[in-house]
Amino acid sequence: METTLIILKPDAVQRGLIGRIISRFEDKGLQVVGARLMQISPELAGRHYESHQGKPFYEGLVNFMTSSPVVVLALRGVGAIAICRKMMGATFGSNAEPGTIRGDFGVSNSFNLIHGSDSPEAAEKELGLFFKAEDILAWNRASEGWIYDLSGDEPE
Ligand code: IDP
Ligand code: MG
Repeated sequence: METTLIILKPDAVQRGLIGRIISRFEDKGLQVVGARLMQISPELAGRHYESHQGKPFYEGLVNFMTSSPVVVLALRGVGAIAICRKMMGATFGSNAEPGTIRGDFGVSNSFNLIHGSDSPEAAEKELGLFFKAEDILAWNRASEGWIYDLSGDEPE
């Protein structure tokens, strides 16, 4: 089981897409184990996007991410990190595939609706930036045994 950090960016919140985007993840079978509406500070945006510092789009990215509230989610599932990245689609809305979140809901290359951790290391770091440990809840989902085959050692 993996937990990944998803951010519904300011454009997704302003455009009233919170429910539709979260529904896609719920429909897929990912479990919401953390959720929070918040305003990102420039300092937090800087820590989150540390690896992009110095790139030409960095300043605009920080301005965008701090311009209006975001919804931050912790999503859990087998292979959750890769599954969420696939569901998000390519970085630029202009070439993200139809059927993906970025492909279906946007055209912009910078206002691209959603962030998702891209590796287990990134997920651990990013979950730590946006959630206190006690705000990620390992709750028992009644439907779990129909979402995964639980008859073996690992959910399948
Ligand atoms: P990702 O969000 O698909 O992981 P990254 O390359 O990690 O893409 O870039 C982080 C974010 O920075 C993107 O989601 C997008 O908002 C922004 N970004 C990346 N490249 C560009 C660019 O060339 N122009 C404008 N914004 C960009
Ligand atoms: Mg990235």
